Amino acid sequence: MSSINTLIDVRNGLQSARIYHDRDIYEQEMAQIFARCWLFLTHESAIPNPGDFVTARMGQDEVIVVRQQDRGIKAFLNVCRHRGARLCPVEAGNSRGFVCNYHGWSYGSDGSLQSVPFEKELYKGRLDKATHGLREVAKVKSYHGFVYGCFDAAAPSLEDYLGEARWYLDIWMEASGGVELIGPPGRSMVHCNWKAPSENFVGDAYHVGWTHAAALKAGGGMLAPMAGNAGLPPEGAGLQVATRYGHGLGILYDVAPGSHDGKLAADLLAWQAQKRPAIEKAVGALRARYYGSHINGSVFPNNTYLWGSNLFKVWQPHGPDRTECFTWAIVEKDMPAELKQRIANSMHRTFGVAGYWEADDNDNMESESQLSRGYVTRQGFMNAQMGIGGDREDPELPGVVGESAIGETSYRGYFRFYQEVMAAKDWHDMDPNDSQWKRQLIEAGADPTTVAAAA
Ligand code: UNU
Ligand code: FES
Ligand code: FE
Repeated sequence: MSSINTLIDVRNGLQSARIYHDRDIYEQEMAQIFARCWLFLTHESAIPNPGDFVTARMGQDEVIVVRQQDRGIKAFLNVCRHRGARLCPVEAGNSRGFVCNYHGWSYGSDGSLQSVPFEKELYKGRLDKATHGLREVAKVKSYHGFVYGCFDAAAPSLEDYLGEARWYLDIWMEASGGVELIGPPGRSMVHCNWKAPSENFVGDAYHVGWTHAAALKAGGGMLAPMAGNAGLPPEGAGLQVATRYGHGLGILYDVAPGSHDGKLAADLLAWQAQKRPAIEKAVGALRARYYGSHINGSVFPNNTYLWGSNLFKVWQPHGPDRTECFTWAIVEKDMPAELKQRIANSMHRTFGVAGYWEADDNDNMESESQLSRGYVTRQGFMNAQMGIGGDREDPELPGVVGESAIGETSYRGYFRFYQEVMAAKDWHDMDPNDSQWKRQLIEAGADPTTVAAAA
């Protein structure tokens, strides 16, 4: 198999087409990324009471996420310890425990194996129930209500993993007064590699005016001036950011009800105007401006959001060219119930299973992934060089920031870490204080002639 260092060229902003279809690389991703990184599971608001549970995916592993009696949250493989049948067949509910459909082994909400049919008669005291509880996810942690799980006990804490990205996430997750997700999530299968949408949301404001031209014209909304590439956001109209561990985001200032239209967009503007002064007081003018801005981003590896279009997604791999998309609406906790519902309806109309923005994107995600299988095509590279050489540190802003509103800084940050985590033996190999990663991004493309030649 090709070494990861020949697949990602950080200096020149290139990614091999092989990473979008290759089965061996995919298997390596399951081991190196999905078994080691923090993965989004659910929101606390979906499981408020003891016994509440949802099922979720962590790569190709399926898990049950359960609110415990002590109000903590645990997650377990949704797999019976007897013959491996699926334990919980439904997406959500409240229960004292789980009974396997195959032979009837039953488990408590804490994962312990509680009873086995005819245990005395058939196992004759030889089954050690204490060691046959459900396999537990090593770490489960909530960040402002967003619950993530991690299979690797040696991983950094969720707070450290999110790192500098928190400075930006906190604006909408905390300073807004708190947000919640409206579920159950929409679910759909896309015939693409899981990285195609994850990388798109990490840093692609470039495609919006073109891919979504018809949607922007039909729907209106504050992003509409970009329709058909009729207008480019002026210099200073936005910000691109890459942070440690592959996270990244892009901000388009002051266009927060991005994909919503008509009366809802107007009502949201009024809602924000009324809340902004308090947020400004709490976090200062610079960060308060992000509250009314459109923010796209991904938490590495596969968790995506559009604050301002109110969507929150995970892209769960089912194979190199099959990805299951889960879509929730993000709303502010203090919004009236009726406004929350209108936002959720509008979000699903645009970015849901059959959303008219979503369909635009899926076409690109699928063609980029499927075509990468071509024998000759796979020998080529994807180009994420826009703005390379212009990335820098900023005294006021955490992370590495790009030179303009539209560019591919966050793609480069995403794939720089992708390369690091794919090559790393374990988490000790990935120094949390490593200032190396910023230098690598900033120095990339220092020599424009090399970059052009590499492409
Ligand atoms: O879909 C996106 N990645 C996006 C949408 C980015 C910026 C604005 C709107
Ligand atoms: Fe970007 Fe073709 S123009 S993929
Ligand atoms: Fe899009």
